[in-house]
Amino acid sequence: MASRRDLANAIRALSMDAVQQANSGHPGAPMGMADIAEVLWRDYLKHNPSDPTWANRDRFVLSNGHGSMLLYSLLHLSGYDLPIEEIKNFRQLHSKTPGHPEYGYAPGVETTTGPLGQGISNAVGMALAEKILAAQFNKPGHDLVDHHTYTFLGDGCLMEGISHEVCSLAGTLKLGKLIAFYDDNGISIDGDVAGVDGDGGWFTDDTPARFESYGWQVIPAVDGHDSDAIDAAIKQAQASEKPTLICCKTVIGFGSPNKQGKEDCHGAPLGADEIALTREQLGWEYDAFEIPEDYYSAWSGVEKGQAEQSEWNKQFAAYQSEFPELAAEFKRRTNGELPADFSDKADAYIRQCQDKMEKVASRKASQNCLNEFGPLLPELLGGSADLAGSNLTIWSGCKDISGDNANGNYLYYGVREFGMSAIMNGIALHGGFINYGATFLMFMEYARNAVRMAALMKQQSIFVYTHDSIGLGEDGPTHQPVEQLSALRATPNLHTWRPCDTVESAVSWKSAIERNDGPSALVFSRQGLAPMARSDEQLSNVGRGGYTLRKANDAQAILIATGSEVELAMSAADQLAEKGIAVNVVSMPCAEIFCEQDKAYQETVLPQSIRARVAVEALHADYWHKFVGLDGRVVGMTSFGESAPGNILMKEFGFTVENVVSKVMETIG
Ligand SMILES: Cc1ncc(C[n+]2csc(CCOP(=O)(O)OP(=O)(O)O)c2C)c(N)n1
Ligand SMILES: [Mg+2]
Repeated sequence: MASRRDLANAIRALSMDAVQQANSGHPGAPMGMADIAEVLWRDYLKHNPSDPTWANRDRFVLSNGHGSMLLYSLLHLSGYDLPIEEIKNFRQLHSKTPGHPEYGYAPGVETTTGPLGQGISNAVGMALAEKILAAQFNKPGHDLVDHHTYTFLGDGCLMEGISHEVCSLAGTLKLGKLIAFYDDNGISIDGDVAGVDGDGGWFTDDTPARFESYGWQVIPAVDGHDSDAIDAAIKQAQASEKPTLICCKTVIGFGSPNKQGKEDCHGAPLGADEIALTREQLGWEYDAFEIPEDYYSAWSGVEKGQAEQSEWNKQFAAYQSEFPELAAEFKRRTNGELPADFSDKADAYIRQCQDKMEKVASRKASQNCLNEFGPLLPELLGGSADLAGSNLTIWSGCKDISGDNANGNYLYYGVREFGMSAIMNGIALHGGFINYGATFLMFMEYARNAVRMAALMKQQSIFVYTHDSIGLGEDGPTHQPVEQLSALRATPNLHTWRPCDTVESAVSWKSAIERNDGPSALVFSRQGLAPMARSDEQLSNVGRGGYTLRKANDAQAILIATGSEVELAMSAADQLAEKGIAVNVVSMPCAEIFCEQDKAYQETVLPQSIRARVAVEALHADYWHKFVGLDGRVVGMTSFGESAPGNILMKEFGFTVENVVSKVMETIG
C-alpha cells in the first residue's frame, strides 16, 4: 500500500513533469508543500469533487499561486473533472490549467491567485463570509453554514503589505475557521530570504510574533514533511476560536537531489536529468503522467465528498421543515438570485427621484439609494475603509459586525483600501452576499490590483468611490483624483459609473446590484449636484450608459459630460442656444455600457454626421478622445489639482460656461 509520502510524491511527480513538458512553471512550491497538502486534502478538506459548487464546502485557496501545479495535481488526483490531458496541457492555450490558477477554468479553483498576497486576502473574505452567513442563518441545533477556509501561502505573500492589512483584520474579527499554512522554506526568487550566515537577506520578520500580535493562534516550527506533525497542527487549529497560522518548515523542491532547498527550483523546469535523479531519490518508479490505479483510489475524495454532501442535504431538509422561509432565503442568496420584486421597486424609486428633483451631492444620493434598496436586500453587506461619514455608506438598517457578533451587515474595514477590496472579492466568491466597500476615488489607487482581480474573475464587487474630482476642494491634489477614472475605464469587464444627479445615482446602484457577472465602480461627488429633468424616454435610457439629455433641432455640435460637469454642459448649451447655436447634450454616466449598445442606438446619441464634439469631465482628458475624435475638444484635466475651495478650482482649471462655450465655438469653426 502506498504510504503518505508515496501519495505526496504523486503531486511531486505530476508537478515536475508538467512543468518540464510546458518548459515553464514552478515546481519548487508544489514539491515542498506536497506532504502538507496530502494530509489536509485526504484527511480534512470537506469537499465534493462531483459538486464543486456545494455551498457548505471548505474553501481552499492557494495564495502562492505560482505553485499552481500543486492545486491542479490535487484536483486531478482527488477526482475533479480535470483529466490527465489537462495536466499534460499545463500552461497551454485553452487548457483548464493556465500558468496560475484562474477562477472559472478548472472546477475547484476557488479564486484566481498569482499576485502575491491577494489569495490570503480572498481567503479572509471567504472566512468572513462564512462567519457572517452562519450568524445570519444558523439556529440552535442547525449549523447550516459551517465550513473552514484553508489557505497556503509563502514568503512572498507575507512580505506583501496587503497580508498585514487582512491578517490584522482577521484577528480582530476572530475568524476562527481560517487556517493558513505558511510555506516557510526560507527561499524566494532572489535566494535566501534571511541572507546567508546572518548577512544580507530581505525577509527577517519574526512571523510568529507578528501573527500573535494580530490575535492569531500560531503553531510555530512544524516540520512540513512530517505528516503526524501536520495532522496534530490541523487538529489544534480547528479547536481554536482564533484564526491559525501553521508555520511549516519545508524544503523547496523536496526530492530533487541537486536543486532542493535552492531558488533554482522556484520557477524553472528541473531538467530531464534532474527529474530522473529525483525519481530515483523519491523512489517514484512510474513514467511521466503515470499514476497507478491504487493511488487514484487512495486519493479520491468522491465517495467521501458525496457522503458529506448528502449528510448536509439531510441537515438542510431538517432546517427547511423548521424554518421554511429562512431556508428559501438561503437558497435564493446562495444561488445569487435577487428578490423577485427588486427590479420593479428599484424602478419605482428611480421614478420617484425623477419627480422629486432634489439637489444633493451624489454621495448623498448614493446613501439615499442604500436606504431605499437596503431593506429589500438582506444580502447587502457594506463597508468603508475608515471613511463611513464621508463615503456615506451607512444606511438606517446597518448593523455592525464585530468579532463577537457577526450577525450584521456592515464592516469597518479600517484604513485598508487594498485589503478591503481583496476581502470583498473573497466575499463575492464565497457567495451569499452582494457586497460594497468604499473609499475616496483617489485611494482606489491603493487597491487597484484587487479591482482588476474582481474584473478578471467577473465577481460582483461593488466599489464605491466618493470625492470624485478637483471639485472636492481644499484637501488638495493628494486627494484629488485625475488619472484614476481612466484607469478604471481601461479595466476590461469593469463598469464605471459617474452619475450626474439622484436619478443617475439610483440607476447606477440598480445596475451594480443586478450585474452578477462583474464588478462596478460607482463614482460619486462630494459637492451638491443639480437635478436634471427627463422625459420618460430619457429616463429609460439612463441605463444604456449614455443618452441625449438635451436635444436640439438640427444640432451643430454635441457636448458630452458626466457627473458634476453635466450641469455645466447644460448651462453652456443654454448660452450657445442664445447665440443661435444648437447643441445636444449627452450625459454619459457609464461609457462601458454605452459602448455595449447596438450601433443604431449609439448613432442616435452620437450621430456620425456631427463631428463638432466637446467632452467635459473634471478628470483626465485623454479618455474622451475616442468619443470626440480629431475634430473635437476635451475640457478635462491634464495636470494635478490644487488646494482651494472646489468652485474656485473648477474655474481655475477651465470648467466654466465661458470656456466650454468657446471650445464648442472652436469646433464649429
Ligand atoms: C505581487 C507580486 N509580486 C511579484 C510576483 C512575482 N513572484 C512570483 S513568486 C515570487 C517569490 C515568492 O516567494 P515565495 O512565496 O517564498 O515562493 P517560493 O519560492 O517559496 O515558492 C515572486 C516575487 C508576484 N507573483 N506577485
Ligand atoms: Mg519561499
